[in-house]
Amino acid sequence: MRTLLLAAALSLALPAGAAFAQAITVVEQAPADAVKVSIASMAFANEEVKVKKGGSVTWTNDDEIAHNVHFRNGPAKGDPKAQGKMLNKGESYTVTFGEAGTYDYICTPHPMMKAKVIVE
Ligand SMILES: [Cu+2]
Repeated sequence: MRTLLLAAALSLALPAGAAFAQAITVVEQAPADAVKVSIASMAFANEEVKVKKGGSVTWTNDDEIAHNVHFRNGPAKGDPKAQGKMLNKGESYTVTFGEAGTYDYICTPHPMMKAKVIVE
Protein backbone atom coordinates (compact mmCIF):
# COMPACT_ATOMS: atom_id res chain seq x y z
CA MET A 1 0.00 0.00 0.00
CA ARG A 2 2.81 2.35 0.85
CA THR A 3 4.40 1.58 -2.55
CA LEU A 4 1.14 2.36 -4.31
CA LEU A 5 0.84 5.71 -2.55
CA LEU A 6 4.43 6.58 -3.42
CA ALA A 7 3.84 5.69 -7.08
CA ALA A 8 0.74 7.86 -7.14
CA ALA A 9 2.62 10.77 -5.59
CA LEU A 10 5.44 10.44 -8.11
CA SER A 11 3.09 10.38 -11.08
CA LEU A 12 1.44 13.57 -9.81
CA ALA A 13 4.84 15.19 -9.46
CA LEU A 14 5.77 14.65 -13.12
CA PRO A 15 5.44 17.83 -15.17
CA ALA A 16 2.95 17.94 -18.02
CA GLY A 17 4.42 16.92 -21.34
CA ALA A 18 6.77 14.37 -19.85
CA ALA A 19 4.89 11.51 -21.48
CA PHE A 20 7.79 10.91 -23.86
CA ALA A 21 10.31 10.71 -21.04
CA GLN A 22 10.38 6.92 -21.09
CA ALA A 23 9.75 6.41 -24.80
CA ILE A 24 13.34 6.42 -26.02
CA THR A 25 16.65 6.03 -24.28
CA VAL A 26 19.91 6.42 -26.16
CA VAL A 27 22.29 3.75 -24.89
CA GLU A 28 26.04 3.55 -25.33
CA GLN A 29 26.27 -0.23 -25.20
CA ALA A 30 23.99 -2.13 -27.58
CA PRO A 31 22.28 -5.10 -25.93
CA ALA A 32 23.13 -8.44 -27.59
CA ASP A 33 19.54 -8.81 -28.81
CA ALA A 34 19.29 -5.37 -30.40
CA VAL A 35 17.72 -5.38 -33.87
CA LYS A 36 20.26 -4.13 -36.40
CA VAL A 37 19.49 -1.66 -39.16
CA SER A 38 22.11 -0.70 -41.70
CA ILE A 39 22.18 2.72 -43.33
CA ALA A 40 23.52 2.49 -46.88
CA SER A 41 23.03 4.07 -50.30
CA MET A 42 21.01 6.93 -48.84
CA ALA A 43 18.46 4.63 -47.21
CA PHE A 44 17.61 2.72 -44.06
CA ALA A 45 17.99 -0.93 -45.09
CA ASN A 46 14.83 -1.97 -43.19
CA GLU A 47 11.77 0.11 -43.89
CA GLU A 48 10.15 -1.34 -40.80
CA VAL A 49 11.39 -3.33 -37.82
CA LYS A 50 9.47 -4.62 -34.82
CA VAL A 51 10.69 -4.91 -31.26
CA LYS A 52 9.04 -5.69 -27.95
CA LYS A 53 8.63 -2.92 -25.39
CA GLY A 54 12.01 -2.61 -23.72
CA GLY A 55 13.79 -3.78 -26.86
CA SER A 56 16.51 -1.94 -28.72
CA VAL A 57 17.48 -1.05 -32.26
CA THR A 58 21.04 -0.36 -33.38
CA TRP A 59 21.65 1.64 -36.53
CA THR A 60 25.04 1.47 -38.20
CA ASN A 61 26.03 3.88 -40.92
CA ASP A 62 27.58 1.89 -43.76
CA ASP A 63 27.30 4.82 -46.15
CA GLU A 64 30.02 7.20 -47.28
CA ILE A 65 28.15 10.24 -46.02
CA ALA A 66 26.84 11.07 -42.56
CA HIS A 67 23.27 10.25 -41.50
CA ASN A 68 21.23 10.19 -38.33
CA VAL A 69 17.99 8.85 -36.87
CA HIS A 70 15.34 11.45 -36.11
CA PHE A 71 11.95 10.49 -34.62
CA ARG A 72 9.39 13.07 -35.62
CA ASN A 73 6.18 11.30 -34.67
CA GLY A 74 4.88 8.74 -32.26
CA PRO A 75 5.72 8.40 -28.58
CA ALA A 76 9.08 10.18 -28.94
CA LYS A 77 7.59 13.29 -30.52
CA GLY A 78 8.79 16.40 -28.71
CA ASP A 79 11.56 14.60 -26.89
CA PRO A 80 14.85 16.54 -27.09
CA LYS A 81 16.52 13.14 -27.60
CA ALA A 82 14.40 12.43 -30.69
CA GLN A 83 16.98 13.93 -33.04
CA GLY A 84 19.96 11.61 -32.96
CA LYS A 85 23.55 12.64 -33.46
CA MET A 86 25.07 12.50 -36.92
CA LEU A 87 26.81 9.21 -37.63
CA ASN A 88 29.89 8.99 -39.80
CA LYS A 89 30.71 5.83 -41.71
CA GLY A 90 31.17 2.92 -39.34
CA GLU A 91 29.47 4.59 -36.38
CA SER A 92 26.50 3.09 -34.57
CA TYR A 93 23.61 4.43 -32.54
CA THR A 94 21.37 2.42 -30.24
CA VAL A 95 17.97 3.33 -28.85
CA THR A 96 15.95 1.38 -26.29
CA PHE A 97 12.16 1.74 -26.59
CA GLY A 98 10.17 2.00 -23.39
CA GLU A 99 6.69 2.57 -24.79
CA ALA A 100 4.61 0.73 -27.34
CA GLY A 101 3.74 2.54 -30.54
CA THR A 102 4.89 3.37 -34.04
CA TYR A 103 8.04 5.43 -34.22
CA ASP A 104 8.41 6.95 -37.69
CA TYR A 105 11.83 8.39 -38.33
CA ILE A 106 13.86 10.16 -40.94
CA CYS A 107 17.43 11.32 -41.43
CA THR A 108 17.43 15.04 -40.58
CA PRO A 109 19.50 16.29 -43.58
CA HIS A 110 17.88 13.75 -45.95
CA PRO A 111 14.19 13.69 -45.01
CA MET A 112 13.41 11.47 -48.00
CA MET A 113 15.03 8.70 -45.98
CA LYS A 114 12.10 7.25 -44.04
CA ALA A 115 11.55 4.16 -41.94
CA LYS A 116 9.80 3.09 -38.77
CA VAL A 117 10.18 1.08 -35.59
CA ILE A 118 7.06 -0.62 -34.31
CA VAL A 119 7.21 -1.32 -30.59
CA GLU A 120 4.74 -3.94 -29.36
CU1 LIG B 1 21.03 11.05 -44.22
